[in-house]
Amino acid sequence: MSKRGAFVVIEGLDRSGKSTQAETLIKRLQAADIPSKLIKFPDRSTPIGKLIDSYLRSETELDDHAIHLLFSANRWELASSIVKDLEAGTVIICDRYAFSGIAFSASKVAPSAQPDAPTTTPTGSNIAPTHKTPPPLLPYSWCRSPDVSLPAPDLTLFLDILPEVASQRAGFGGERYENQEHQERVRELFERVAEEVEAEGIGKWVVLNGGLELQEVSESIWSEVKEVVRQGVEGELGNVKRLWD
Ligand code: T5A
Ligand code: NA
Repeated sequence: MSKRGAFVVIEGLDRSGKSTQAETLIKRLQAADIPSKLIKFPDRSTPIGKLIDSYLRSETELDDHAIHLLFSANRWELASSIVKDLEAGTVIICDRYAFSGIAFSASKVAPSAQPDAPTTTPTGSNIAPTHKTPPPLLPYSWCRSPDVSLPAPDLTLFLDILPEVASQRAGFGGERYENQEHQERVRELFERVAEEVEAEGIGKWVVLNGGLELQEVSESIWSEVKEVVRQGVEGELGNVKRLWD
């Protein structure tokens, strides 16, 4: 079996510590002389990434379908270079990937669909809040489809954190989607994504407690990454797989 680099994705809610951990991890790989590269999505530096950045800062409005496709296109821009690097033996650390794409888009609901708002009957009497999840704006399967055939990660590390803990961290609330209600729906959607990843055998999905001290999180990440890097070096990973194929 041919040797190659491992493809590692770090996922989680906003402010769960992904970028902090990705930076620590890449330094550790480089200190160990393991060829490695850090990438992140959205990659805000490309022309498509600039449109995404402007949308996230609420400087522009875009149709929900259109922005979803742009997030996916932003990944496709790098897809062939990811495969090339992996085949050349480079470990790829990727800060968010297609799983964020599905979880964040499929959790969108119409702004008027407030789950807990009391509704009023035509006669004027109030109906008690139903606590029912409002219907999604974009169907789950539709959200998944543009990412079909992207290179599949060998390992996904999901930094799990409660939305109320994440919302206390620096910088929360500055961008679109950074509100607790949306993050709670995103967390549920990630659970569905994780089940599908496991059912379809798309690499390994590991849930780590992102609420722990920085160093504790780094150590649990390192023990998972060390093993998948070894598998790549020893030719145990096989060819790069494709998402949802
Ligand atoms: N999105 C993304 C989509 O809708 N579709 C897609 O396809 C994709 C790819 C921007 C938004 O885009 C959405 C999801 C997002 O809403 P982004 O650019 O990745 O995505 O967002 P960023 O703002 O860069 O990052 P996050 O908000 O997700 O934060 P991180 O990277 O998870 O957290 P980090 O490392 O910056 O840490 C946040 C703060 O917490 C502290 C850090 O020091 C920092 O202050 N911290 C900790 N504090 C205590 N204990 C720990 N263990 C800590 N770890 C970090
Ligand atoms: Na980040």
